[in-house]
Amino acid sequence: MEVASEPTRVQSLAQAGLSQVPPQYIQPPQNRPNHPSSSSNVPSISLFGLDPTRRDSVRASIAEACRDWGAFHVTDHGVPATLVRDIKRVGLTFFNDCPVPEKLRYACDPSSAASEGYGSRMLEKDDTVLDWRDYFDHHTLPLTRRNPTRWPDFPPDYRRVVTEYSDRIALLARELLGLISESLGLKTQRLEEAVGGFYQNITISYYPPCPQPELTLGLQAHSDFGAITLLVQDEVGGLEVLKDNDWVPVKPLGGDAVVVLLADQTEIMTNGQYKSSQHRAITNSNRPRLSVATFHDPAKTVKVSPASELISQSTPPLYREVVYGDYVSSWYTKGPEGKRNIDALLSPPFSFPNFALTLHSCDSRELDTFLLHTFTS
Ligand SMILES: O=C(O)CCC(=O)C(=O)O
Repeated sequence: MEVASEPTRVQSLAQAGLSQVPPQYIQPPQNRPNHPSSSSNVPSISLFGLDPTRRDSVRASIAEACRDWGAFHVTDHGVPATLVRDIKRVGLTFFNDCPVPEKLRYACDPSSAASEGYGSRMLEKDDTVLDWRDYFDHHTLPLTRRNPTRWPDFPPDYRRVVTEYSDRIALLARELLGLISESLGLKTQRLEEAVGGFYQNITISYYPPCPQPELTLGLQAHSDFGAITLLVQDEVGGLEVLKDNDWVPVKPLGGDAVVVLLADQTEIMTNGQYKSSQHRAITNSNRPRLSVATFHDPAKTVKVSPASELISQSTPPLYREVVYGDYVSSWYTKGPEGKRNIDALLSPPFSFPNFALTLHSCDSRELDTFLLHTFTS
């Protein structure tokens, strides 16, 4: 178990020149990345600078990507490529050039989930296999949570770049939720209104070279628990998404490309029409890798449920309403284990005690009425 004041940093392990990874980083065989890589690619969608005359075709592409993948690249989306480059540059400079003791000035509180700062382990459980990753988590929105003095000041433009990136990427998240709403026939603001004011965190992940990448994961398989995650990665690559039970590498596109990952609350709000993306990061033995994931979440007090416009007699609600804060607590205490947390919210339509009795004797209209009553009461 780690001692709160002396957390192990993966970068320190890597710099120690180990030839084998310590046992607590070794994944069980079924989770290891020892499979041939799939050759398919996540869809890539240009937003054409949000040109209104292209909106219909962009919306159609987004509908297809959300339905088939839950993950896709967007380009020409309004966040300048220079800013995307800068956020990676400042992150890499901090991790590569700042000595570990200096980084530890920003250490997050290891006893509190999702605390801001420099850290290495994400979950509260002691028995989890550890990720081969260090990270810096920034609390960026709402503005009441944003305090750049808690972020590194090296390189000197670090705080300015993170601030600007936070604002610009939140605008993109809003645009995407608008397009996703429209793609389901909902009014543009529908999903954004259901989420409420964004709680946004920016996590810069640094994956040092690993002596045994075949035994480890940079980040274990999970779906994100919020609404929508926008991720940029460097040219090294290592992000993989699960598609039809195959892990598909997300090849870095460079430029302004941003990976969109639908998260669990979007799966709930869309009543499962769009699924959250299960993803993970693999390591390599040659080069450090960096990614910047920006999470857009509801406030902890927000109640999330399937949008009523998407519920009908033929499409009953698949998920129970959840208070977002409860969902997050469960994620941090139990661990993601793929999508176990969202699976726990699935409505159990066939487990009602009187259902079997009702089913054998009713006609289809009665059955519809029964389902409607059961799922909306
Ligand atoms: O590094 C990556 O590509 C994945 C990062 C990620 O999934 C996360 O921070 O939740």
